[in-house]
Parts: sequence; C-alpha cells; structure tokens
Amino acid sequence: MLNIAPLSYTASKEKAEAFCSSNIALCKYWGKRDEVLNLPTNSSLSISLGKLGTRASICIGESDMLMIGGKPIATQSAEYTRLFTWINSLLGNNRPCLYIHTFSNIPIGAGVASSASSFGAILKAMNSFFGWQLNDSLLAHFARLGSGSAARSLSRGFVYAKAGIDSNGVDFNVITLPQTWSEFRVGILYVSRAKKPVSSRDGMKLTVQTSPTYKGWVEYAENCCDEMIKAIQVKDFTKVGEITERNALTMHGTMMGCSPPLIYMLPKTLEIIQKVQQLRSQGIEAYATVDAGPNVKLVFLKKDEQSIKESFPTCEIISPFESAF
Ligand code: 2P0
Repeated sequence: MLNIAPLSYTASKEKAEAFCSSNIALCKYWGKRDEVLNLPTNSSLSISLGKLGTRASICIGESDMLMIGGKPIATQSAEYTRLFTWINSLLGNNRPCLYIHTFSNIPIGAGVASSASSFGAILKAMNSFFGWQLNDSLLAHFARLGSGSAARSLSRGFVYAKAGIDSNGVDFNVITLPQTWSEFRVGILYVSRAKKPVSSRDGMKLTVQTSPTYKGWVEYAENCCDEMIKAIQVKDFTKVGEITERNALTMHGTMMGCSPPLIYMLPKTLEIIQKVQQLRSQGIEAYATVDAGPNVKLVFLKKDEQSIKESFPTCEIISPFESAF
C-alpha cells in the first residue's frame, strides 16, 4: 500500500474551485485487476480535451450535497454514492459535510469521459480547499481511486497511464509526454447524448469475467501504448491514427464477445466509422475512436480540418495544444 499520511480535512479557505479537462483515450483502458484499489489491467494513453471538461466547487455544508449542473442529486443515486464513498476513502468518516457542485460542458455518462473530468476537478478543488499541496503522483493515485480515466485528466497533452503489476498499485504511474503537436485535432460527433445503459464499471467487470478474447486484449493494449509513444515521438500521424482506430475497434470486439454481449455502438456509430474509412481513401486522413458509448471521436491534423467540417458539419473540433487549460 502507498505510505500516505492521513489527509487533513481542515478547510484552509471558505470555498475552492477548480477546472479539469476531459480526455479521450487513443489507447483505451478496459478492465480492472483490483476493483477496490481501482487498478487497471492494461496501460492507456490519452489526449486532453482542453476547454472541454468540468468545473467543480467545494465548501462546507450542513449535510453532504452533490449538485450537477445546478440540479441536486438524490442521496440514493449511484453518482452520489460513488462520489461520497470515494471522499470517505480519502478523508475518513469524521470529515465535515461537503457541498460539491460540478458543471460540465460535455454530456454526462455518454462516453465522453465526464467522470474523468468530474473526479479530476473535485480532487483539484479539494487539494486547494484543504491545502494539501499534493504532488502529481499522489494526485494521480487519488484520482484513480475515484475513476481510472481521471488520473489521465490532471495534466494536458498526451498522457500515459502505466498500469503496473504491483498488487497494491505502487507502480501505477501517470506520465505526461513532453511532445506537443499544434496541428493535432480531435473532433467529437454526438450520436446520442443519452446516458449509457451499462456503466463502464459494470461493462469492464462483465468483459473481464466473460469475454473469451480478454487476455488477448490486455497483451495487445500494452503493445499499442508502446507503439503509440514511439509514433508520437516522431510525429508519425498515420501510425497514431491507425493505432487509435484499431485499438478502439479491438476493445469493442472484446466487449461484443461478452455474455450477454456488450454493445455500446449504435448503427449510426458504424455508419460514421465507415464514412471515415471512405474519406481516407479520398486522401482525407482522419481516424475514428469510440469509448463506452455510441459517440465517435475523430483524430486528424489541421490540414484536413476544412474537409472534416464539410463532411461532418456538426463535428465539435478541439485543438488540444492551442486551447487554454
Ligand atoms: C478510457 N474508458 O480509457 C476507457 C475507454 C471508457 C472506454 O476509462 O471504473 O470512468 O471509473 O475506473 O474511467 C471509462 O471508465 O472507469 C474509461 P472507472 P472510467 O477512457
């Protein structure tokens, strides 16, 4: 177990606020090797989404309260229980009651990594509110306990989350790659903003337990991260795109092999992926990736931005290295 002194719960100010970007995994995390410590089975690598994410505020309240986008969340709900169970695991049960408010400019629970930016923003706000001054490594460990992908949301650019093999997670590590890439673009195509029917947590559990190709996925996913790091180092966009698309499709293939089958894509999702493949045959170099939901994210370079806008007029385009953090 990490040797961590108990976190103080004495407020250092009246209120604290923090923003955290969301992120899209180019090499996905799918499956846990320890559900209590929330340790991933495989490493992952993401790109930060700049101004898309969550702002969180925290202050002392008369009872615990969670507001999401101005709406109070029921104390029996899964979101409320998940959040305050995580906070209890960090602060213990004698902590003061907290009033937490989050605003996200991305749909919640629709596979656009809203839990990553929500847990990341709340952790950053708590770090400021309680004056912890935690280093990046501890912040990543605490974020991961709330949500695996949140550990990748704490910094910007390309972020590598190394799964490690230690049973207590001591060698879980998050590394921000030094490379920046100003021409790099991410596009989001919303197929549905509805909440996904199976949470990532339940979907991962089902996949680990029942997919006959899960072992192959873990080995392949590690290899993808190694290859992706090399491709980013030499700015080989074709390689980055090919790994991104194939990694996502392999993850979905692994999910589809579950019993019962786990299908997050909708017909429209596949239609977009096929259109992206068709665009490539016309020289427009875009690649698709899909998380635990039906929405599609594209990666492409600035030179193809205009063509992407024409092919997908509703595409929300992000310049990860040009937006303010
Ligand atoms: C990822 N996803 O790497 C993968 C790809 C979705 C598909 O991480 O259970 O909310 O909180 O650790 O981080 C979404 O799952 O899962 C996710 P928990 P999380 O982005």
